[in-house]
Amino acid sequence: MSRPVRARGMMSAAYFKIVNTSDKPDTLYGVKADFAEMAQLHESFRNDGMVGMKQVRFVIVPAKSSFEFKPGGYHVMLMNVKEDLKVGKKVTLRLLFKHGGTVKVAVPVRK
Ligand SMILES: [Cu+2]
Repeated sequence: MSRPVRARGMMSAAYFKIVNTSDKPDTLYGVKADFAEMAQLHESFRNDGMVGMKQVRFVIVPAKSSFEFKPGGYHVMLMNVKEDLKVGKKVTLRLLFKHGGTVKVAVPVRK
């Protein structure tokens, strides 16, 4: 899912689950979104009661396993969104994998 955005230029976050059915691990090293100026892989953290987030360069999905992007954890940060993301709409992200190549995911916009 992706967070709704009421106006252009705002930020949003996207969450989804990656399933690796292969018997080899794969590395997600980037993400692209046509509807945002920049998309980054982010990790949320909690440190001494402080919450924040930081960019991560890659995420490893183990063989025959899955990796979930979820609120409070890993997410795709979408910067300077170019269009209104209304609840109920679907947006497409392209995930760049070292072995799997480019994989498209459609995520619904949800609150
Ligand atoms: Cu973030």
